[in-house]
Amino acid sequence: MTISRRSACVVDSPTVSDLVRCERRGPVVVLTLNRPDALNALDAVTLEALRDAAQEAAADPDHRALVLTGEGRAFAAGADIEHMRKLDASAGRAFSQLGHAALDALEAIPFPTIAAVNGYALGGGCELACACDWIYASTRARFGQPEVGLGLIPGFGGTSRLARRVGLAWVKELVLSGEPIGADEAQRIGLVNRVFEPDELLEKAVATAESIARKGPVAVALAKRVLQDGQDVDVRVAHQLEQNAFGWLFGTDDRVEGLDAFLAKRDPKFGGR
Ligand code: CO8
Repeated sequence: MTISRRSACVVDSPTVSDLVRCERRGPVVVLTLNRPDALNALDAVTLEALRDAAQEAAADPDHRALVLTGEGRAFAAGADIEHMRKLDASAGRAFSQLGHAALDALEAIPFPTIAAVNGYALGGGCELACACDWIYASTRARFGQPEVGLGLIPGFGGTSRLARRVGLAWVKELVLSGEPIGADEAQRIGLVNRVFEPDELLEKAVATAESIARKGPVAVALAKRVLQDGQDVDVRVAHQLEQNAFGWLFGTDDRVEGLDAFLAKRDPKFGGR
């Protein structure tokens, strides 16, 4: 076992870090927020560890998918309130920028990311889950943006990413009322893709990640890029992005292997080229 100061991953062996645990399961990397006594509240050091872990995961060419979860009874109960109590306006803005940097690093990972929300995902915790490609939740999960009850507003992307997930009316209700919702309601409004029993959640998320890892990695990465980039542009430009990416894939070995394997009725062996 390797011990690191913040976060690091070694193949098929769990690593322990102060705040973000990283475990490789073959091509799947599992990141676990590891401040259970504070319900995985996100202070500056934890956000830095998360940003570093996301960047390290993204840089490893053997990674094919990532699952993010929380240790204990929370995914993350938000930004650290004790930490925020000490901030003035300038430091508060810097803290928001750090949170955005960490979540942007997660969102920029070139392969699929799944948030496995095991418990509370409140405030910055809900925003963190929204920086993953999609969310699976345990029946015990609770989602919410309670910031207005603290005299604050969401500061880690809740006014943008969450709005894109659930639409303006629902994000307004969540942010302006500050009231949390359970897993079933979160699924009903499109925030959560699937709900599992607590003891099944992580394995279901990892199984999905492993299934993705067996697909053509270049195609998966490009599909993710086109889907994300397509959200920020006019629909005609989005169609062009898709056409360009589709055509580009015809020059890859993976495309030859995928089509040949289908025609030969065998499983494909993708080389990721
Ligand atoms: N920050 C710091 N510590 C926390 C947090 C938090 N967000 N949430 C829980 N904790 C700590 C508690 O203080 C407690 O510590 P201790 O044992 O030392 O007293 C421990 O975790 C356990 O919590 P509770 O005893 O409160 O557990 P309960 O089961 O009674 O309640 C709740 C669980 C309902 C989740 C409750 O802890 C709670 O309401 N937490 C706060 C939730 C919240 O308001 N989150 C939003 C925070 S604001 C935010 O996220 C803004 C994001 C953008 C920031 C932008 C920066 C500029």
